[in-house]
Amino acid sequence: MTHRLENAHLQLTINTDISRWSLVGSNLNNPSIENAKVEFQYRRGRREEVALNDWGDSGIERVDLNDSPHGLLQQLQVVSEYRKDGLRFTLTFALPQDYPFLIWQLNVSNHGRHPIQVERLEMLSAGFVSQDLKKPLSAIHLLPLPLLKKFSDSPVPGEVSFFSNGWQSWSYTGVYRWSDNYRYPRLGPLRAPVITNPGTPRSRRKGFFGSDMFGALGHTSQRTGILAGFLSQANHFGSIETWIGPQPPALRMWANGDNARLDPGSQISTDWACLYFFHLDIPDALSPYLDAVARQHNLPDNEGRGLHAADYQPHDPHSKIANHRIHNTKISQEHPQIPTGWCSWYHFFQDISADDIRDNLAAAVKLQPDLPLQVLQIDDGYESQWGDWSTFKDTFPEGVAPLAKEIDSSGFTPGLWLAPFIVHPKSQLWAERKDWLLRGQFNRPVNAGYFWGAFTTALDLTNPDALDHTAQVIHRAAHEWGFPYLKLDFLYAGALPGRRCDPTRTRAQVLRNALQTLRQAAGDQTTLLGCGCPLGSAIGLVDSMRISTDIDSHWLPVHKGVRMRKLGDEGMPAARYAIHNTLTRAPLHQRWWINDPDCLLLQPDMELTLAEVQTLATVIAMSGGSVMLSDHLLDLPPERLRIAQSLLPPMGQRPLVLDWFDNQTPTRLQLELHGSTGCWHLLALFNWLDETQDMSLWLSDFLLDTRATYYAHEFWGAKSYQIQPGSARTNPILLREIPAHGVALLAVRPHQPYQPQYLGSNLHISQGMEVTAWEPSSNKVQVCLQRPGRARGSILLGLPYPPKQAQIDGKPLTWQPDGERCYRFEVEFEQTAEISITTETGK
Ligand code: 9PG
Repeated sequence: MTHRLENAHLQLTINTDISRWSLVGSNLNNPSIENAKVEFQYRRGRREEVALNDWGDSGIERVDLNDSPHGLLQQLQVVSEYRKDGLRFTLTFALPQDYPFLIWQLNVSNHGRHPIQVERLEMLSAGFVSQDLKKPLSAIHLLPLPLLKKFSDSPVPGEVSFFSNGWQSWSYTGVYRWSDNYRYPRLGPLRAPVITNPGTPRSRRKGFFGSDMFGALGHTSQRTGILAGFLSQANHFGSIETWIGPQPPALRMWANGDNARLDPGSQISTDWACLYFFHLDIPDALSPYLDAVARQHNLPDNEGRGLHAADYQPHDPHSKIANHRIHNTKISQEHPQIPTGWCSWYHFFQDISADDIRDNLAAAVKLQPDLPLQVLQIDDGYESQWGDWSTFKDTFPEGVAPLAKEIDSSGFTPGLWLAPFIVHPKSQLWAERKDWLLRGQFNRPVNAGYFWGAFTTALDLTNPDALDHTAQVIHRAAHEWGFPYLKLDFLYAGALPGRRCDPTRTRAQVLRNALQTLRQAAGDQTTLLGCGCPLGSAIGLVDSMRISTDIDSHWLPVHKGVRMRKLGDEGMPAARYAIHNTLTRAPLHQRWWINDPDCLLLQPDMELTLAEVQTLATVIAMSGGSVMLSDHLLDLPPERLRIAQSLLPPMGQRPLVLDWFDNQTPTRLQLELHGSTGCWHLLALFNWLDETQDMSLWLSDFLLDTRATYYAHEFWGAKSYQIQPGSARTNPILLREIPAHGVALLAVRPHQPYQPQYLGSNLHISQGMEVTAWEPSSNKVQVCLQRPGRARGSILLGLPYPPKQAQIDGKPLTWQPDGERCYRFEVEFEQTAEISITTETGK
């Protein structure tokens, strides 16, 4: 028997005779999935079992649902039994009326007399070669069906790529081609527990790739894609596996059961799986999925709202975040504010003292008028050991509570780093609370990774006392010591595999529950930053999330002076890798949380070149995420401080990553901005080569109307370009000598030669948000500018006739011609400026 569900986008067919499901798009150009398999893998004692591959005499029911987070759902439910062990399966397929995806979920209840251990709930498997030739063939067709008939379905090697999402904040995320090596930590037990999910396979075989929570397959010449992912990670961690190569691809996705026990009378459900077809050239192609995940967590649909001129208020040095919106405005509210601040880690590392914090606080106070930061965050190094969060190193003789007071009374939001789930072998906690530790093989505490010369371990968060302890740690920091901003790190440790007090819980349930407990302990008014965290577990529970590995003063990983090219992995601290993930995970920003791209490093005497620093600044700014500094503030020379200044306030908005599927590290970012001067485009083009190159910027590679004339101004080099209509397609803008790892950052505006126009500046990286009023008339222009503190720089105006006279706050202002009908005005002002320019008049 076949049963159908259909909406405007998709048609699902369930075939109970062969126990398979198929999905085609209503548009003939879509990919399709043929005869996908579902399977339940478990153990009873030593016996390994596979069930649900035969739906036999299942019942099928049509049950529609009105009030899902995704609106009206048409649902088909397959109810099937596995008599041998008394298991009952309910497989629910749903097509929302308003969204282009299929979601489906599996529920298993144990009606037998024995507990079972759940290994894997496979939601989809198609395209893998079956040993059993009697089984119907399953397939993933990236080629649209009409083409399939014409050509063979076999892609040329290299035509199918896979976008893989890494396990936690630091794990590599990006596109793989067939010929690529799957990135895995090469230092085995030192790194693997940190960077990878043990449920997601890491095959060394060519063409096999894995992904956590979601992944996307795409045909690079047909431009078709398939997204597969889970809408939450509340019950199970989801894994995706694919094979790509010279034959049609294969795809598998499952919920990891973690061998959690399912007792008689109990049941479990998977998180919803989600799948849809898309066109690779649709900007923001992951949005149907990413937004659905946000809805599933009751987060508002966020349009990637960014900075508007009205937000651009000069900073009041006495207002802390507490009086500011970030603090009263949690991410679940309408306008989350983007954190800015200073973090102690990347200058001091663990070698830090209370006086170092005070010095930088004093520096931040001094700089505040010019560099209005919000948070002053104490990172790792104050506590006596990981695990001992209420005793302190000698360098913090009075602990951190007095510092919170000082930071607070200086007008900043006190921030503190904590790693509540990880335990150091030398900690008192390890010695005294052995029963709280998560146990693995031979009853030894599990390995949570090797850091600073020791193998660490983790707490068993199903032990009520251990969990309660972590809640106390957070409560104390937030409410007794006075830190309304907490960076919670090494959170993956809570989800390591091991034997727990409660063996019925999956790792995903344990971590989600523990994070909920921490959120409760912190209260709604505390800003939480997740770090080292499996992404799906923290959605809706943290305000911001690190989405990259640590920044570093080196481009590629260096450990104790030794370059780690061979031994390193992409989760190691390195500027290149931090930037990479900030780009590949940019679409999560303002959907699941505020992205934290890690700190902007600026000091001139590090290994990063100026071009690399400009790239880092561009990526952080255009990501729309938090803007944190971490250098010794007193040491920063003015020209480096100016870079930081130009990033404040943060733009906030989510950029489009245009080549997310076509380049391993994306090279093209686009932001659509609007303010007093109208609408403009901010485009970034990166040079990831290790050498200087001339680069061509084709407007047709960005989302711009190529029939218009444009004016473009490059931020870092202050160079201007004019683009004639049509030339955007035929002649690119030639950007000469972009240094190795450098960037061109262009504000692009439609050119209106007969009207006064604001064309750019070096005051703010947006090149326009600094303008609060713009009033052009026939022979006069009035401009109001607003910048924190003392601002010095230039603005570039297009004027139909040359200026006759110009004033800034009533005083004379000088200008220089800069290209045809363009003039550069050097400005210097405190906080705000009113500029008025009279021009010659035309006859
Ligand atoms: C404090 C630091 C900082 C930093 C965090 C985290 O893979 N690793 O070896 C690895 C080590 C440290 C690390 C991340 C990865 O840093 O991201 O910002 O807070 O802890 O110890």
